[in-house]
Amino acid sequence: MLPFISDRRLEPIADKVFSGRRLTFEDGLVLYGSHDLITIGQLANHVREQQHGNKAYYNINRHINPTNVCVKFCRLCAYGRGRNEKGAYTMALGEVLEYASRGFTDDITEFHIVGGLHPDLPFEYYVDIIRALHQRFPTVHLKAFTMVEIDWLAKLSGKSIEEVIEILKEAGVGSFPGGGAEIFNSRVRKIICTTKISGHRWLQIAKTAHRLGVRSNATMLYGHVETDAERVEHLFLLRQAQDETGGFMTFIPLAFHPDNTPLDYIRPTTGFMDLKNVAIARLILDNFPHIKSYWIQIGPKLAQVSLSFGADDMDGTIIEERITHSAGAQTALGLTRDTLVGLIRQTGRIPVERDTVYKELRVAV
Ligand code: V47
Repeated sequence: MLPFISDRRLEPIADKVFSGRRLTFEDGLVLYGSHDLITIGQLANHVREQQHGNKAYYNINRHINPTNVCVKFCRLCAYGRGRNEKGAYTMALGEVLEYASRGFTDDITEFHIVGGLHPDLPFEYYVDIIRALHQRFPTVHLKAFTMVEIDWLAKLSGKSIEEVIEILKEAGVGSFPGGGAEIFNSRVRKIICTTKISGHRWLQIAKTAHRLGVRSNATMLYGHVETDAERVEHLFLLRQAQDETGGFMTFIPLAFHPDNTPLDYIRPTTGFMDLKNVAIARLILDNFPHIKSYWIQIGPKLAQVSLSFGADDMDGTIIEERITHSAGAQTALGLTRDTLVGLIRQTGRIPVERDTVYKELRVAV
């Protein structure tokens, strides 16, 4: 038991956490409504340490964004461009390979590949990118295309979701990243991403991928127009999907960055809100093996603290991030392995380098 809980409403939740019982929707609302961040953090840390002891994971990865041209114009996004808009770019296959090769070392174990929904590129463009990267860099895991892109590829090609996933898998995709989930609730989607696939469709595609043997991640974009109940609903839908398939590896809370978006009147998230979202995710998502704190969005300093508030993973070196930096992120574009290891070590955790599917590669002692 915890010696001191300042918000008494958290006591029954603490009992459940210590006895391994599932939290209810109502518990989620109580957690979001509470200002007792220390108690929430301690509970999340308890779960985190039960699962992972003192380990904190990271990987050596590179982000590749082949195009920022997108037909969707989501209001949450500062990255997408119309095809003739200033700043629009699309990499040819050779450019993708050249970009991937820049500064490449054998240490890189993952390419994280996502981009816009381009109106003119054919399905083959995406498959060719995967096939060529897989051929050129056979040791690198390709974590490529969100559920939103998979849906787009199915529409483009006239193929089913299953067929698209099988073709991508055969070409070399290893897993799917967790982006595009935003907040599943349709009220919120109507405001922040009107034309994007529904939350239901996102979950359906993720579950299809899992059933076909491709694991994925999941995200939640918080800090815009969503309510506490809509966040809890999002987490519960993910927990339910995970009960069905077990295919999610990690959950990443994403802090909304408003700059250069049509939602720029919204204030950026606070450190308090960032830590609370990490901790509550750890408590509700009892069937997710990992919770990642995305240092690009919450900054390396808060990411360090989050390792004691429920997170067990700090994402990776990234090398060059574009999406959140278009929306005003002030963090570095990437970090070296030494810096990541140093950040983790300072928190008293053991830095563990992993591959995309959490095979341990190197334990720093
Ligand atoms: O899909 C877009 C979000 C996501 C903004 O799977 C924004 O391992 C904040 O999904 N402010 C991309 N966020 C990032 C992502 C991700 C990151 C790290 C690891 C993994 C993983 C996935 O970023 C997008 C969207 O949900 N996003 N615009 C913005 N203005």
